[in-house]
Amino acid sequence: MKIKRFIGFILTLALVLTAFVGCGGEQKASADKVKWTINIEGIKDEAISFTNIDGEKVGLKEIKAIMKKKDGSETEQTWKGYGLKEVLDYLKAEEYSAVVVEAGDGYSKELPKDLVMSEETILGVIKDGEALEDDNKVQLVVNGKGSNWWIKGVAKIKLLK
Ligand SMILES: Nc1nc2c(c(=O)[nH]1)N[C@H]1C(S)=C(S)[C@@H](COP(=O)(O)O)O[C@H]1N2
Ligand SMILES: [Mo]
Repeated sequence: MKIKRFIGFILTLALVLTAFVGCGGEQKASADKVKWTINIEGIKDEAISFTNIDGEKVGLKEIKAIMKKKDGSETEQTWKGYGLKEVLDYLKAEEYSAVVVEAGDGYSKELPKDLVMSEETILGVIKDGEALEDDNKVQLVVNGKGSNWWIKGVAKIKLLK
């Protein structure tokens, strides 16, 4: 009887300890989970990965942005994201004349320096309070520009000399 109790006690202890260790591991994993990656070329010899975890260090900013549609109408959206210039500064980008922003589907646009420098050009992740999902987790938000500039699913940013 006593030995059975002892074995029971040891098993319970083992279970509780495993549960503790398991939970701790899971929490850490979810806090550090990579949800999206943007490859940045033209700063260092090798491409730099900029992820949502790096984004946390840059910090979200909120802007109201107007998108011009093809029919000439305009829509205002509230966006949260990472300032493009702030991201490039964070990565210590120095000399560049323009940047090419490219999506996962290959769609791309070359942004002249004034658009890159604008406080209202951001890598948007939350649109009108809703986090972006699936193939479009990061969208280029360029206040005042036509919808063709609003690149969905940003995957790569190339700095041009
Ligand atoms: N990745 C990606 N983003 C893109 C495009 C595209 O083909 N691929 N098309 C652009 C153009 S030309 C337009 S008009 C809008 C269309 O956005 P909508 O599908 O929400 O209407 O997305 C822009 N962003
Ligand atoms: Mo378009």
